[in-house]
Amino acid sequence: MKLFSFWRSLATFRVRIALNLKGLKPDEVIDVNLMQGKQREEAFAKVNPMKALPALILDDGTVLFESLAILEYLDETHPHPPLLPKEAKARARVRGLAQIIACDTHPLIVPRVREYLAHEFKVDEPGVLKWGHHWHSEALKALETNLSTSKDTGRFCQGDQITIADICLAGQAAGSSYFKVDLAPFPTVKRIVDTCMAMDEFARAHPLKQPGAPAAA
Ligand SMILES: N[C@@H](CCC(=O)N[C@@H](CS)C(=O)NCC(=O)O)C(=O)O
Repeated sequence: MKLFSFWRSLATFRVRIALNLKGLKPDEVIDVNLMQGKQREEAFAKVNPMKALPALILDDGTVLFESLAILEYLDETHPHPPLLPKEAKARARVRGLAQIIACDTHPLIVPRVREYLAHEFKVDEPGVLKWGHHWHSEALKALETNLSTSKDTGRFCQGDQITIADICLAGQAAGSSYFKVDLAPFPTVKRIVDTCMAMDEFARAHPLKQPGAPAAA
């Protein structure tokens, strides 16, 4: 397996956590520097025409893209420990929580969107930061409300089993510091994230633990 990665990529953080939880290690990790725009160069655009990380190349050459699709592939091919609950309603809730982050929020704050705001609409740096802060906070409000009021919330988002929702939540929290969002008003989110980040599989996948990362972001 080859993982196309960049230290700061939150979507790749999700895949790194899942690989760690499944006890898998890519044979090669290929750095695609998002800050230098390497994702738009031909070499990577051929791998993932969406020009976005992560991408995972399997041993038979199959290219997997989109972090949630990769998480479910890893779960289907390496079922232990499971990353989705068995019961249909619980699976729907877990996928819903994950999608609030991965589908409704994260796509609004990725480099290509921030750069488009800056270059096409001349939004200045504080304006772009405000944009990111806004969408990031909106998601956290929705997540906190759901997690703090649902009887299904336990040690983790869904009971006491780690799921793709926790993986996405860890990424959301890691992105919070970038957009200067304080997690204190979201105590249930913070509790679950702290529980996750105390685990080695999450901790060593963290963006700041990757090669090339600064001491603090
Ligand atoms: N929905 C995609 C998101 C992919 C994505 O946008 N990844 C970011 C890094 S976290 C990226 O590579 N962005 C490149 C860009 O925006 O130019 C997934 O979950 O994999």
